[in-house]
Amino acid sequence: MTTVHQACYEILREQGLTTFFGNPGSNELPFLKNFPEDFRYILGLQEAVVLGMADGYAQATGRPGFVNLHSAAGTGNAMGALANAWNSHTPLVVTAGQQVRAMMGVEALLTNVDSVTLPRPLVKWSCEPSSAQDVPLALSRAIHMATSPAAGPVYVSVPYDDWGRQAGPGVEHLAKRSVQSAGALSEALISKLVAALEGASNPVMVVGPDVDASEANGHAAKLAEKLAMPVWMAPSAPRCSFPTTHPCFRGLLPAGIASISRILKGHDLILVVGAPVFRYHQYEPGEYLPLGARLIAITCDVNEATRAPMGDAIVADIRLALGTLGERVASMSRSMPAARQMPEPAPEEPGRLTPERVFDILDEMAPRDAIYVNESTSTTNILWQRLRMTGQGSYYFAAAGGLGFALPAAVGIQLAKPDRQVIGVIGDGSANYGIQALWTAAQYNIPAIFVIMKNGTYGALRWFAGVLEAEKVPGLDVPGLDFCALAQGYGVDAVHAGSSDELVDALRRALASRKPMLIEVETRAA
Ligand code: TZD
Ligand code: CA
Repeated sequence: MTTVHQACYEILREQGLTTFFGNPGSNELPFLKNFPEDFRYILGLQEAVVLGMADGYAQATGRPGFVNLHSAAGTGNAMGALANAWNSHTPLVVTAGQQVRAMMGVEALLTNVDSVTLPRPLVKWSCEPSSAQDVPLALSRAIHMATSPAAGPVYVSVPYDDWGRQAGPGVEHLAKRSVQSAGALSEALISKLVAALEGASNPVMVVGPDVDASEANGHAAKLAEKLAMPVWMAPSAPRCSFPTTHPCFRGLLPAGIASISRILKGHDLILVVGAPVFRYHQYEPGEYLPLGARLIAITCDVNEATRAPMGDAIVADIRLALGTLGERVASMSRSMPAARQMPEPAPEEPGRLTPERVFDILDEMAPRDAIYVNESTSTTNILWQRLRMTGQGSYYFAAAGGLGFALPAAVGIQLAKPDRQVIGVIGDGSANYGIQALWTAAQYNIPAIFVIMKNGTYGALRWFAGVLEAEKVPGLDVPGLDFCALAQGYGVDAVHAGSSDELVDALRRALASRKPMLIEVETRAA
């Protein structure tokens, strides 16, 4: 007889979901029992961290991540991280253990009451199979649902007595299924787009996270080169989708309506690819588009396409669309935009470093293909001005702005990419929302480097308080934190840097150690 347990592990094995990120409880033990040797279990000490690690891992591999949480409480702890995964189109299969079916009605301890509703609206699909025999089908559907465009998290709650039951007839078909989406542009659309791009006298491209997620950065660069058009990173960027050293690259767009229109003024065609239009943040009322500009967005997400307040949108496969357009447009004889100037090196200050200086040192010392995971909120613009990021998958940031992403995601990304150095640049505020991921890095020897920018305050909120003219706000400072002690407590080597020389020494040590390491850098508020 094939049990539900056997059938489900076979599905996970065949579909390549053999790395679990989890934190177990009694409801999950029957699922985890006799854990197969070809699977690995990455334990996170709190569910926000479990989901954040899986998010980073799934984004970096481009494959669905598998998460196992404990009932309602574990799911609740992971919800903030789920907001980021939802917004970054991360394919995640999130499972949770449910009470035994016989005791769900009386709401015995650890019953996940109304489990299907709990993770909404941050999942594409949510399910608690109505019988044990439906569990393998639900799991199979969850995997294909998570990976189909637009990718995203899904949720399956499984009563723990289901695992030992007999699977239904025909269950063996599920493991080898594939579901594919063919999202290529039609000939008619290609002709229209090519005509619009070639006919524009001053086009500009805005690239977003799904360009990087679909491994299309090279295609974007080719299209920009042929049309000799400037390229901006879409606001609130969760990934880097264009080489920042490329002559066409202009930088990161600000996240206000009026500012974007001001910057894009003069362009008659704005092509947005792989981004919402737009992920605004600070409220700056103004015109959505500069006068005379037409906007065309190509996105993989029908929600993004339909909620944009202006322009035309096309829902398509980003990589195919960019590749085709890059092939089909004629090369324009316009002169290329002038190359971006690298900023002046930052000056020194006694006792602490300017954020500029930290990024200059990182850029100088880190391997060229390093992966940066950023959650130093007040220094994000400085990072984009000073770090050279050129390859696919070089940058990650919380897509919903939910703090607690970077530290766990850095661990998950480093696990996915052992041949590239992952460097988390994390604020002294943000680091506290996912600090337990240090333990996982230590225990599984995942050699990410964590650079903690210690300015003693919620710097971004101080800036925002200025924007909103909110004076005398309490709770904006975070003094008295010792990240070296915290790191050592979780088993990670740590060192403090209060000068450029100390940071250079610390980084040299960290880069050579092949072990996780935390560097606490005393910084000046940006
Ligand atoms: N809680 C969560 C889960 N997400 C958030 N985004 C916030 C609170 C609010 N918040 C921000 O949006 S930025 C920020 C907070 C608290 C300050 C982060 O401080 P930091 O970085 O020390 O990490 P900076 O560079 O000092 O801003
Ligand atoms: Ca700070």
